[in-house]
Amino acid sequence: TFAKGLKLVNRDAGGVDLAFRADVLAGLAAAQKAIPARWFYDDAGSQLFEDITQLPEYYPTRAETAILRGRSQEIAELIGPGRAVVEFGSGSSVKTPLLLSAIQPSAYVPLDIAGDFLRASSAALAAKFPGLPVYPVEADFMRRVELPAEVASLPKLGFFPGSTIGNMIARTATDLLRSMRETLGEGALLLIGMDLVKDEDVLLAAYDDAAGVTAQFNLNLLTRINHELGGDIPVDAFRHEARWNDTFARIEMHLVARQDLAFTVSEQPFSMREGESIHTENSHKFTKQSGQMLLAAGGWEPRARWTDDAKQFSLLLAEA
Ligand code: AVI
Repeated sequence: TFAKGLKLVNRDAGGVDLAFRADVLAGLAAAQKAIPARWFYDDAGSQLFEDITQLPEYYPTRAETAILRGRSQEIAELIGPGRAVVEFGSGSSVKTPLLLSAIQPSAYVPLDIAGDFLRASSAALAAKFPGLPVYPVEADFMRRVELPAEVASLPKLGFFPGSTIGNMIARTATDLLRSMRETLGEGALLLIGMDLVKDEDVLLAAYDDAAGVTAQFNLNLLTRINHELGGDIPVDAFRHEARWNDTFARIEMHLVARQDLAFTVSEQPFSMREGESIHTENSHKFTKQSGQMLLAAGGWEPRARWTDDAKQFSLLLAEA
């Protein structure tokens, strides 16, 4: 079964995503220009991210997949059958089927803000699991989401792989974990990926790959702003940069101006100096303790934790 999906994104009469415009205009007006990383994921950005997951330098996807593959039996025993799996994000073509075939769920509900990508990946998933009801919901999962009535009575398993939680600062991550709890309800479990602190060179290479795919992914944000918010940003006048921030244990991505420049977005004027940057992403890296503390702060009790053999990545199961 494949329901057509609910649409919960707020747009103006011209089809502009109001939250996107508000974030971009406020972010470009700040002293350190910054745009939240979640806006990377239009259809082109979602595809570029899929390409990143295949890169030799980008270990997180392979490491997390290895955990799901190698520990599927233990994971399934702790979760049990019959839950509605609510995935925060469209779902990966590899990890989601691994989880779904391990645990015998009763329904699958992917939540994503990128509607076309969501519908395409949901259709592919539904074809792979013919007996499984799939209910995609186009929504911003940073807020509490009303789940389809069809899954109201089922116990839920939240699935948030990929260490996307690491893309948020602690306060936002805590808020998200709390709203996930509200979305999923009483008795819910959460299976969540968290990338681990490791050698700086390995991290920098993962976020600045030799083929330049991560650079394209970062720069695509400017292209998206130009298309969707009526901008005239000279994309070629920016370069991609990945930095390790040791204070916050995170990789940062920036778009650095190659020269002094001026541009407009939604008729608002902005200017930048050569070397000035737009901070576009944080990717926090966790230790065993910092990951478990974050879960606890978000209202989730850690129940189990797995890592890959090289201890590059962790997968945690927590209970509401
Ligand atoms: C989705 N997220 C967990 C990725 C990460 O590793 O922080 C996004 C990404 N950014 C650059 N490469 C991948």
